[in-house]
Amino acid sequence: MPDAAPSPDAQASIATFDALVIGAGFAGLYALHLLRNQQGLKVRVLEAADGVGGTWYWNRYPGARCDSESWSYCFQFDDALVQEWTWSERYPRQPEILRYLNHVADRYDLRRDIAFSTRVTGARFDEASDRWVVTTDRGERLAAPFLITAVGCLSAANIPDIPGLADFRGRWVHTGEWPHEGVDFRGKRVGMIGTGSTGIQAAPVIAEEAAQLTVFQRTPNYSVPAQNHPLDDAFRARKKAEWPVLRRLMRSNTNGHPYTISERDTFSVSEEERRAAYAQAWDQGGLSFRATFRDMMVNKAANDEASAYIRERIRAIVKDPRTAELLTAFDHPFATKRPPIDTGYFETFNRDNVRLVDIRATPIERIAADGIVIGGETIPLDIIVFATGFDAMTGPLLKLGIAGPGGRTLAEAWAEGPRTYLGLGVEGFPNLFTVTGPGSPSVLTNMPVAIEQHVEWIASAIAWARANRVARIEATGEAARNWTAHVNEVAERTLYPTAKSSWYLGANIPGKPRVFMPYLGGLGRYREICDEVAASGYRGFAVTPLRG
Ligand code: N01
Repeated sequence: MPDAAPSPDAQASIATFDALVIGAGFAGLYALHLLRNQQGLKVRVLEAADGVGGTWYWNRYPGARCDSESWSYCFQFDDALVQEWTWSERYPRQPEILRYLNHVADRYDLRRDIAFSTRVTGARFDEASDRWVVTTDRGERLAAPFLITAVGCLSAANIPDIPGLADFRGRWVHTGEWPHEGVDFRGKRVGMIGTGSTGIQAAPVIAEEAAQLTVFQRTPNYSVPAQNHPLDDAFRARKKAEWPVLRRLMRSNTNGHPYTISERDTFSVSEEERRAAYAQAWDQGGLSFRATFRDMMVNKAANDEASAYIRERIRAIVKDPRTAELLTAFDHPFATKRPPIDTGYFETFNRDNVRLVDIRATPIERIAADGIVIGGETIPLDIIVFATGFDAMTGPLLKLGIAGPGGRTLAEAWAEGPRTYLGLGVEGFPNLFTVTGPGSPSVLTNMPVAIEQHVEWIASAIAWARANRVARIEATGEAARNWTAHVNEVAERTLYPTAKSSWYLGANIPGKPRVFMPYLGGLGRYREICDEVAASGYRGFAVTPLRG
């Protein structure tokens, strides 16, 4: 697309590009690679951090590792990259993934087009020039016809508004904004709020170092052992040899993970067989426990069987019956909230220096100078760890200050919840593409696989728009309404929406509209739908030709 002349309100200092990308995690790095290295476009990536990595840059809390298997949690677009990288463990720790992403940045010479330590403060669509004008906290203005958000689904930290936090004389940290120098827990009394995937990873590691760990649990969480272990050369060589088959599987199945969901229903087998299947999945470890029977997420009775099995296994680990009871008083079907996998989480509660506090029965009253006050008692603390999650999916997008034609903000457009077409485009926001936006499979998948699919689709759409002299490409209201209705319908056929406190529904953030955000139709099917849309000349998108 030819570089349009700046509109009258534009200042001389505006820097112009073919595309702007926000974020330098998996998504932003790949977008830069495709658009610049393959299409030859002039691209700038804007990144708030001083390095690449996204989630893996920020989440440096103790015990942080990936819940997808290392050799599958990677870019798949280049066989050479797959073959040359060596993963050390079944589930990689955060530093290893960050090293990998730095390697990718160097291998494809990406850094020179990334502006680090640069936070986007606003993005406004300039109607006169059909370009996005992005402002940053460095006072810069950058313009490009296409704006791609690659900000991740889980990057806006949720720090609950608990009265008295400002009075706390100790130190507090959120797991998603962990200090680079680490936190010294030695000899400290630590309180950790939150028992999601993060808290469940962090607690065992903190407990080993701290004098005391108090875990404040609001909702008991299921967890299955990760059964993590180092990988040996023979295993790695096998996976690399099998890569073409594994890659096809991950690109075409429901969740982008390298396993298939069983074709058996829970009650099609005897109780003995069922228990044997659960036991095998437990011993094997990892997220694939969900795949033991195909009806687990649609049939409550089937899910109850799996839940009962997990409860039984946890109770066999935790020695104190009262603590075991609190840890297993589940209020939602298994996996309807993102199920964690753990390394010694439940065993941690057998330690003398660990205490579980039920803040559902007795909520936190306030934070005092010297600890957390609950039921009139102050639990003395030196450090508070907020493992309280994120304003998921919409939070990172709404923070960008995006305003479309007429100045209508994304926050206004989504006042009643996000509405997108395919999780990729938003009505009223031309030339804006959202990688793994609400309405896409994203967080229900092995993320790099979903990210690659989105970035490839977006890069093709941009190439098509440029080739066809398109000034604006924008999701139509009808397409966005229909897609959002479809996302809801599919969710309603499952047990997922029954987890009322899930971040999938936005329920963890006070006042956030309750809308089931990720698309449950499966990544393989979703890929087909996206490909059909592209093949049809972008059905569901309104297209405005370039002037002149
Ligand atoms: O956050 P969460 P997370 N008072 O929202 C509690 C991904 N991830 O950071 O359930 C008291 O799951 C909240 O309680 P409740 C993964 O997709 C991936 O753990 O709302 N408690 C819950 O216990 C995951 O799902 C990996 O009642 C409050 C916890 O805090 C997502 O990130 C590793 C509270 C938050 O759990 C988010 O996980 C880790 C309050 N006001 C995470 N507010 C890997 O695969 C919240 N809580 C690498």
